[in-house]
Amino acid sequence: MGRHWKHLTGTLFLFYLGMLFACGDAFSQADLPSNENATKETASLYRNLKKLASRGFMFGHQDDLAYGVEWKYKENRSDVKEAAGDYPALYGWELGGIERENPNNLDGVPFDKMRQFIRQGYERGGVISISWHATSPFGNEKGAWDTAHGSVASILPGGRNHDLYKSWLDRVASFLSSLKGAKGEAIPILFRPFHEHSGNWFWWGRNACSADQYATLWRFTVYYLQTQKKLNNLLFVYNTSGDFRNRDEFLEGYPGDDIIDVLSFDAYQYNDPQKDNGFVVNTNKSLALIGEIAKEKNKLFALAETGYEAIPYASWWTETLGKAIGDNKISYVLVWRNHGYNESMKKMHYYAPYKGQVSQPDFVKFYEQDKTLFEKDINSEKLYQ
Ligand code: BMA
Repeated sequence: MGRHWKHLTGTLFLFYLGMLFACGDAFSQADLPSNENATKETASLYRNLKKLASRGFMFGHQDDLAYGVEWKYKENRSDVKEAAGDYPALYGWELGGIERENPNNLDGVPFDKMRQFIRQGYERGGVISISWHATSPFGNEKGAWDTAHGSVASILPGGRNHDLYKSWLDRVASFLSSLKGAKGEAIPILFRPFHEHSGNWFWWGRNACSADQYATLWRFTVYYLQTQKKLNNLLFVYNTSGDFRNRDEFLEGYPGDDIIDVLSFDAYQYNDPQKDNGFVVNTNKSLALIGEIAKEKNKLFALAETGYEAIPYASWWTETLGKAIGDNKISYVLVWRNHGYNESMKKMHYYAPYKGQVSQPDFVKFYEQDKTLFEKDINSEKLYQ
């Protein structure tokens, strides 16, 4: 090879190297969470979740370690573990009541215990997601389920309940900052406040405030937690109910790419799936839609809450939920809590199977699928490194 050629290949090689670095840089930039001051573990979690989505989706369960259909506060118990032989990959917890300084959340879970459960899940390599059914600032017995107009406006800067709202955020921040791993590091949290806002049942819902007020509520909340309270362990989850029909409806009230990390919605099965496949069709379509938006915005996306109460259909996991998710590269799906028999509702209220439950064998099949990720699957992924 002549000198000239050597020179050229050398230049090409350098150019190639340069491109590699430039692209590498572009990729890593794109995989940073919205908060540029996110802790190391939080930034790692975000980056790793981005990768994980091509492998499969994490299975999550609300209040999993706290109680099950027939038990409460028993060390290491989990209905999911007893049904599938493995813990969930994702644990959902709920802060409703913390704003009022209640020692227990709205479903009776003591915050002190919740802190320990969160740590246990995290130490096992699991991911933690937290929702917040805050009581209406108008303060009545309806709790979060108050649709009186004006409650959001009243807590925004300049509103008459703004100071009250800041005191709530102080309590939320104090709990979130108390979540620490073994080395004293802040446990990363997927925080999902003001969920299902496109529905009309919560005080932050569609008819109780304008889209602008909703976005302002979000922006103030993120600013206060991040800038005032210096919480850098949060990834923020935007969440609507499942009833949006198009992109504009899904994004109505969206507070901005600069503060949101995950796009999601909640959708439950109500009708008998053997007679009505509406849940499969609609959930699949809606996931595809938010998946496109997430791709454009370079965010994660998820089915943040779902379930079929008391799971009366034995093949619900593989025949319904699995098909509803289909090929959508979601990060996770979470099923709601296993309360057991609900006195006030006079019925069973649970969403994950327990050992012996009619859908348990199908849940095991679902567990065994490559794309469903439980604790053993994600443990090797070292999501926080
Ligand atoms: C609902 C029900 C309620 C519960 C609320 C908040 O879907 O499970 O019993 O209080 O979620 O966790």
